[in-house]
Amino acid sequence: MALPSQLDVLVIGAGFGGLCALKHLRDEGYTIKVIDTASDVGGTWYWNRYPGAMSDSKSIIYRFSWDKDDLQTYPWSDHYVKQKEILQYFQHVATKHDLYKDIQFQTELTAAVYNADTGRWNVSLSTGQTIDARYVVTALGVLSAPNYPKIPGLETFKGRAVHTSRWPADLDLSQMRVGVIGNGSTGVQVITALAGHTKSLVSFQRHPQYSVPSGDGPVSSGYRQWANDNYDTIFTRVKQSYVGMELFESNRPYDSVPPEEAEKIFEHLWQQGNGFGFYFGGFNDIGTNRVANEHACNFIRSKIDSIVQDPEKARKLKPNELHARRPICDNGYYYAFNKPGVDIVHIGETPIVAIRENGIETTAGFHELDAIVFATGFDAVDGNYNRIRIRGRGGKSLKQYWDARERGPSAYLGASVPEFPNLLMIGGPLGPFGNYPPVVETYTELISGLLAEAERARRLPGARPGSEGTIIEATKQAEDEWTTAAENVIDSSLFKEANSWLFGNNVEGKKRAIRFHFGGLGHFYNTVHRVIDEGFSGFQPFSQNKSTTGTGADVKATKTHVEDAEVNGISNTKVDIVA
Ligand code: NA7
Repeated sequence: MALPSQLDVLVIGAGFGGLCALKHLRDEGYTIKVIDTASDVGGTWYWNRYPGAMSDSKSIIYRFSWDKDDLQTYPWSDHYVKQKEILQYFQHVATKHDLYKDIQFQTELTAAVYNADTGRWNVSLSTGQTIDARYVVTALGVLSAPNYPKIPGLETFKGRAVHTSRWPADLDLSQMRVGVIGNGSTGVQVITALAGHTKSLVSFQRHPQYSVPSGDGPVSSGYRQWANDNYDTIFTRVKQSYVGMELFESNRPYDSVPPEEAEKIFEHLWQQGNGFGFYFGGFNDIGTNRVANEHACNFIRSKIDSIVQDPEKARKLKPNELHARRPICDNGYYYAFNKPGVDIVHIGETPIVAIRENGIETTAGFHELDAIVFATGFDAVDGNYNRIRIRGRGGKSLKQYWDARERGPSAYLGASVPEFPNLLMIGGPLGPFGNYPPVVETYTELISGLLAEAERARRLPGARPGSEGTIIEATKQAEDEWTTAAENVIDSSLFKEANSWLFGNNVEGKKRAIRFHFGGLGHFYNTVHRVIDEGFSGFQPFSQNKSTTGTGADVKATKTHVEDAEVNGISNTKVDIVA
């Protein structure tokens, strides 16, 4: 597919966000194309092919809500979807909705420069092509730039060294001595899947994790029928919930029940499964009440003691800190350490000195290895943006803009940055934290509404290209207020006491600042709809004389209005977005 040199919309990324934007904006009549560095759709799920890769959002809601037919008929067998199935789902959606014809793969955005005279973006691609697009929508995903730790001697290792997000199809670890560095959500999954299937396995763990069982298993036909009968209610509930995962979220404060009752509640949640279910399903204040948090920690510590047979391994696996990181779940993580040949090194106690050509040396000794798996996470959120040169007003890069900002990277609603007009982010810094499909659907509604409004304003009599009132740009005040709101949420939370990718400080040299607005998906959804209803409050005002404002659902009405206006001789601007 040759990309046209002029577009209404260029979307970067063919994961959940990119496909959702493509489907809806194309239906609304825009000329739109998507590029992706991968060779197929899937985003995160294209890249993360490591053994055990699975979503911990339930299968029932890890999909688009707008294809009602798919909701009824698309097959899913377990409570959680595995990487291969998710990729197949993406391919199915792209084929069914004829999206492939508008996606160019193996193509990277190398630079995007805003032209204030035209209000458009000049985009350069790795293929050598250049594109002039009015709007650039970045659907980069929050976790796509791999983080390789800076460990001395890393480059000297002569065995296989792989990052979990770049898993080679031909990799057979069955006869190898394997070391895994990292035990976040990914590390826990890969360790659980590999244990017992390699010659030996050593987990090099810097901080132990609180993990609970996933509760995965086949779904019954009755459950499927219930989901099919209730999908509208389910998605309405999901979009009004905190994490968007169709898990019960409790309103009960921890102090409202005696400790023995709380213990029974934790046991019930443990049996039921899911890290978020455990964190939010029993009480509403595990993340804010230190006593409640400590009880949850003790509960999981006692589970580790009861599962792990070797007391020294159990000791290493038990965290001492608060449970204040992304909740995770597993399909037998702690049990994995009872398998022969599976060991753990607590590099928080005995740090890695260096990687040598045949293994890893810690202060406690040397581990000979044939392969090292880096489950060391991502340069998350802004890390994806910092890799590409995006220059807004006055040639300032996004990185320069964010670096100069005391309070860290930001975007109003996680979508729009002052000085970067007509650049719309899906899941930019300070976006919501939650199940991604409903998150991206909400972003798509926002973007669709903003584009409709900008197109209307741009066609008003006397409007000049790129002039105020015709472009989409968050105000600095809105950006600051949104940042303050995000900071306030985290200030009242225990999460601020832990270091993790949620704050950016999993990567050496990165500024510690909150990367998400933890107000919850319901808050985000309602805020976006309020912003739309208010005529896009927080954005530079659009020129008026409008007959209509609203979401993309109204764009066709807007176009009709413009066409009517033309017929009446009010404007002679050609409506170039009508397909
Ligand atoms: P995470 O959650 O960032 O976990 C990365 C892991 O790698 C974590 O255990 C880190 O230890 C460890 N790490 C990172 N750098 C080092 C160095 N230099 N030395 C030793 N260990 C290191 O990434 P994941 O991929 O697991 O999960 C990211 C998200 O993807 C997840 O939350 C899901 O939403 C999907 P640390 O704990 O920092 O001491």
